[in-house]
Amino acid sequence: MATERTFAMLKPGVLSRRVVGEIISKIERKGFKIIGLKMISVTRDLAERQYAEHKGKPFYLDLLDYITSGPVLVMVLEADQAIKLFRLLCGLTSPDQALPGTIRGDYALHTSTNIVHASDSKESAAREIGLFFKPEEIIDWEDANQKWI
Ligand code: FUP
Repeated sequence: MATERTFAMLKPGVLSRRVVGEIISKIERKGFKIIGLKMISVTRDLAERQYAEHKGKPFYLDLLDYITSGPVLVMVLEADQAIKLFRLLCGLTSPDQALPGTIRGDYALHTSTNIVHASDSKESAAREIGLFFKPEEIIDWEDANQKWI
């Protein structure tokens, strides 16, 4: 199975609701290897680049307002099938379709504040990792327990 990297963002609601530890625990418990992690404020320009595909859609401006409304945690996660598996852990975009047990299913009521972002393809993952991380901010550490994960 191919080892992949994916990009994750814990959106402003995670910090304001004091659930950083809970969300990161779910990510770690699943077995993702965290190889990049930092807290940042997303500038308007960066938000526009992240969500360029949604420009012009009815929710676009509210999305930019939300994502720039407070600090976020951005992460690079590594695992076999990381992109698909992290999206499964996050749950569907709309919290009324995200199953209980998923991050969005357990922590969000509304699509506009669905608490977490997950890359949706290899191309998006590479683009988003490149937007948010410098190469030296990603640590390719050796995991002695890898075979048990
Ligand atoms: P996802 O890949 O699951 O994050 O979904 P999208 O790329 O379709 O949407 C990106 C973000 O736009 C969502 F996380 C929340 C916001 N959004 C809305 O606010 N309303 C919508 O109808 C769709 C998306």
